[in-house]
Amino acid sequence: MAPIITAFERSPDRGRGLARDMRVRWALEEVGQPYDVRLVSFADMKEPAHLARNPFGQIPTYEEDDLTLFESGAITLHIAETHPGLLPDDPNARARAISWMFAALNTVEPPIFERSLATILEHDAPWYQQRLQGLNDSIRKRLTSLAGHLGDAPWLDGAFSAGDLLMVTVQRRLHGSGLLEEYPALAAYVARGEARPAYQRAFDDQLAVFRDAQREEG
Ligand code: GTB
Repeated sequence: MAPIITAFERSPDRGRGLARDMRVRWALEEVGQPYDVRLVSFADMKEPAHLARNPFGQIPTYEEDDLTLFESGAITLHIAETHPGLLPDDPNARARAISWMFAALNTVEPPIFERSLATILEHDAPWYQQRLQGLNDSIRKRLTSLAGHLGDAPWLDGAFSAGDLLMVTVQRRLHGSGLLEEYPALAAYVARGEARPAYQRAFDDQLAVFRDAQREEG
């Protein structure tokens, strides 16, 4: 049976591929694993059937035979561990690639995600500009370190890995902020990830979901 993932029935990002199913779709495309998608509404996500998949009532989830997983990082790691192509064979290189996966999710993504939330939820607050500057500085701190590590290399540690997949994904949320452009090597790194055929297929598939929903709405 092909694995089934869950994704937004109507993504609030209007097809920009910013929701966290995008990284799972991309990982599945990279390893050539066909999959099915169960689309869920915000209401569905809080129903018992979905809470059994993810106690926090969120997407994405992953079901395969008798295994159900949640957390996009854990799902990506599972895909990378059960298919060739996203983690090196050498044990030390593999452990380093997994470090980059955690770095993407635990060190780089938090201030970026926080900034996205602030731009939506705190936009009208009197202290918004100050808050935004603080968040931008936190992000710059991470991007400076990341750019310093990357240097002129195409990927973080040798060949493209699940570490790069997650690191590119989390930085995509900076599109339109102007921050990525301050780091040309990182802007090129993200563009390199987005140019991968597997990324393009994943992006097009999530965009098709948004377009179908729009058509239904008339
Ligand atoms: N740590 C979890 C993981 O990595 O899987 C976090 C999962 C998560 O945040 N899921 C979000 C969700 O289900 C969707 S991705 N939210 C619904 C809820 O909590 O009720 C976050 C997201 C949402 C919207 C946009 N957007 O519109 O641009 C982008 C990203």
